[in-house]
Amino acid sequence: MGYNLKSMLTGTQTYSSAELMALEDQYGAHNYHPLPVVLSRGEGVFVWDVEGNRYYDFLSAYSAVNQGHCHPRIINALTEQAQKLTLTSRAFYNDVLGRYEKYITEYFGYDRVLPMNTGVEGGETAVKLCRKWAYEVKGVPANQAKIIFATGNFWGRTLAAISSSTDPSSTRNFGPYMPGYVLVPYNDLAALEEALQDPHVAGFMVEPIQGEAGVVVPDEGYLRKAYELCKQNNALFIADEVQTGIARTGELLCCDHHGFKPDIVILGKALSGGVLPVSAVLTSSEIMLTIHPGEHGSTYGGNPLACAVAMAALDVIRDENLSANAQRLGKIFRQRMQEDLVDKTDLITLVRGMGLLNAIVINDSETGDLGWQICLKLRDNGLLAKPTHGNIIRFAPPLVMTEEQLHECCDIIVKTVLHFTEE
Ligand code: IF1
Repeated sequence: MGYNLKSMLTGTQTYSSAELMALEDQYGAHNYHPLPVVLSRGEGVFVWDVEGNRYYDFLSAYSAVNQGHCHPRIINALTEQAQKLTLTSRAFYNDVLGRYEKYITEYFGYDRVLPMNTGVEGGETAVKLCRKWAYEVKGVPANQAKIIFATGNFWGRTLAAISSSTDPSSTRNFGPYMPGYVLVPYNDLAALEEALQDPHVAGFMVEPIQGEAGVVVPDEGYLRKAYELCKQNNALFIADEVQTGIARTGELLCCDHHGFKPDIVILGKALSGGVLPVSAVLTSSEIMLTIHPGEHGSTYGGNPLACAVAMAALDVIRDENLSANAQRLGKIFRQRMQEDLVDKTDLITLVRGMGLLNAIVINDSETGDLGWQICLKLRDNGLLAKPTHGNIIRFAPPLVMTEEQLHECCDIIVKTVLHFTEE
């Protein structure tokens, strides 16, 4: 490639995409296989690569950028707070956390919040709260608490999270695994009801739509009935809304489509509009106060910068009516995909999703690379997306997209996919 890595690292020259990918290849862990595009700027629904090419972002950093890249109100909140106080740790109080806790609990309608940083820390917090509640409120014997998860789940990369995974790429050679987990098939009420008969079950943790599994939407009524079964069996319903929450599916929480309030809600990603890691667990006082001082936390959990950013990020969701926009544009997207692809070619077998969390299923094996090839071609045509598995492509643009932009993106997707049907 006619460059010298060492001279690059000391020089002031600008780097090409190829040079930057080479740096990651030589100096970084190989724990990802990114699409070969190197981004250097983001604004709203657009991102630009190092060479200045513009793309529609149809992944939104896996639903972390619901408000659009670098939203001015969120960036202003970040820069304003960053000039004052960024981190105190929880060893002391600060003048932002209490205001944030009042704001977010009223915003979602819960008694209390435990602030953390990443989505998986939110999941770990929820699991610890559920176990604590089981021992100290439900009366499950010590170390006997069980938590039910659904096959196909994804809630992060920690050992506690992968211990519930049924995906070999998440679990292989990372054992031994966390005990006290029970797995039931997703969208299977009979299996859940059966598992809930065990008096040691503390709760059921589930994604309202399984994102990583390929935007798997359960049957109408599944989530509400699952919640009712948990209540009938004195078990907690824990909604992992890290990916589905914060307006992504057309309601503030995906569970809002189904008319019930989960006992525990986990939020992450768009809680900060993609600006810095912020997660949160919301629940009742009865459940939250089972954790006592010194029993859980994190250095950065609830830091002033995160709290200021999260309040601005949630203001934007409300003030720009992003749930309604996601609902409306999502219907248009699925209709376009149905009419222009599913009904027109055998290559695409279905489109599914809610709001602006959607996916198309390609008539190819899970181990095939057609999804990857289509995403490479989408990139060349100015739109970025990535397969969740070989044959499923997730489409999740920022919720600030206009109808005109959505149609332009649908045109790009249709043109690109049909390119693969030409003889
Ligand atoms: C990566 C996947 C999606 C999540 C749900 C908790 C978490 C996630 C429902 C943990 C995180 C991210 C992780 C990210 C890619 C992305 C992802 F492909 F990994 F599986 F969205 F589907 N619950 N999902 O989706 O949140 O700790 O990451 O903040 O590259 O690992 P986190």
